[in-house]
Amino acid sequence: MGTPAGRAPLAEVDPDIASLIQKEERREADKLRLIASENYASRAVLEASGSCLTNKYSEGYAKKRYYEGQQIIDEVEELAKARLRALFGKPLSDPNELHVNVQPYSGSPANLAVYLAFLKPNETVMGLGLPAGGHLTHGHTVSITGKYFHSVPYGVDKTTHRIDLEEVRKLAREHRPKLIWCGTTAYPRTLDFAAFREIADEVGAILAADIAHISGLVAAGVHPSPVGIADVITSTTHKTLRGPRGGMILCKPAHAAAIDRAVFPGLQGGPHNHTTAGIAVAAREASEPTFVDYAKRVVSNAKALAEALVSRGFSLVTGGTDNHLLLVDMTPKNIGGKPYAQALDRAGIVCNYNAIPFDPRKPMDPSGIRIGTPAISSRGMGAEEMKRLAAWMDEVAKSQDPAVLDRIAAEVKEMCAGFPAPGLSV
Ligand code: DSN
Repeated sequence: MGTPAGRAPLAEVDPDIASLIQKEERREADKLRLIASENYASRAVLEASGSCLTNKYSEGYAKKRYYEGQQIIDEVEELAKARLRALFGKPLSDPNELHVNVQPYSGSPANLAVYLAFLKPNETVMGLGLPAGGHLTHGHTVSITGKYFHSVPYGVDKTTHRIDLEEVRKLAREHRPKLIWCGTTAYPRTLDFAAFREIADEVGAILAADIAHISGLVAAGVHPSPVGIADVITSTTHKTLRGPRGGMILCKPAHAAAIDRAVFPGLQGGPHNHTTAGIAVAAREASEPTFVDYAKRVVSNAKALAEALVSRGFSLVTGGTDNHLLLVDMTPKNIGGKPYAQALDRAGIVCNYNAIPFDPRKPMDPSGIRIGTPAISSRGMGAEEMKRLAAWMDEVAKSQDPAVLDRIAAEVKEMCAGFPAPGLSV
């Protein structure tokens, strides 16, 4: 008798996809993954998010669903919410005062839910401009958020390249936005949520903090928390937080109904329950002391790498970092961000090319690269490895000779072998 239908393993059913997954595992094991928004989900998170929970439809919220059979799903979703409340609610005297929604499919839908909850079409939103390190969904012209709403972007200071709070205040007074975003995707410094609160209060705006990049750092207490300050907080769950690909919204109880309605039925159908389970596991892992060690290492590695790069003549936007990422201006090294990122990739060092503030070059061929330390910190790498990384990056900036790049890739692979990556089986 053969294997019953649907019970054969992937390698038997679809060797093509099985082999591609294996190759991706090998790539993730052998390379230094420096994309600031990426990480390694643990085996436990991968198991939960690859589980039978993907089979269940559950439109609605616990005890108020549109389908039967929710005995288990309600428990999974409530557990995920309770764990996130405990993790992020610490700044509040009563963490139960934090409302949590774990249904957004990712960060962009979470942000769209904020618009739907608080704004009518064409009302005004302010966010950090994309070229200054903001996110598409904070009102950029090519995003629905810049097309359906009136967007007034703010920027960074011309000299310091830090968020220009005076400009934020001036623009807010002039344009009276309904919503102000405080959040970034390519900004290496601490966000001053309290300063944004003051400005939002002055003009009667809702303050939304998008902590997608830093939520793991916030959970571990190594970046200040917007909880108790911002009206609403959005995040992905897979960056520094190290969960599955997903999204979440935290908000004050006064906004709970509006946010929940905006997510479902406003924007989405059934929640991805397998992802919710993965988020619950990640929240449990993030409450462990080892997660705090990891988050501290993310920041200390970023600082060590910054120091090592500066000593080798690299130019860092804002001169350094407070968080998990560095933005490197490649102009002094006489190479564009894109060819440099491509050469690094061949050398086993994976990052993304990125615009720098006031970039004279085009977005598809910008001056900079963005590098982040979450994934390599999850592997347990430290200060010594950051020095080796800076030396390799310097060598690649000087020579893009394929023989040099291939030699470095072999050295990178050898170093990586000493730091097994979470979640991988190779
Ligand atoms: N794609 C994410 C990043 O790399 O920062 C933002 O959505």
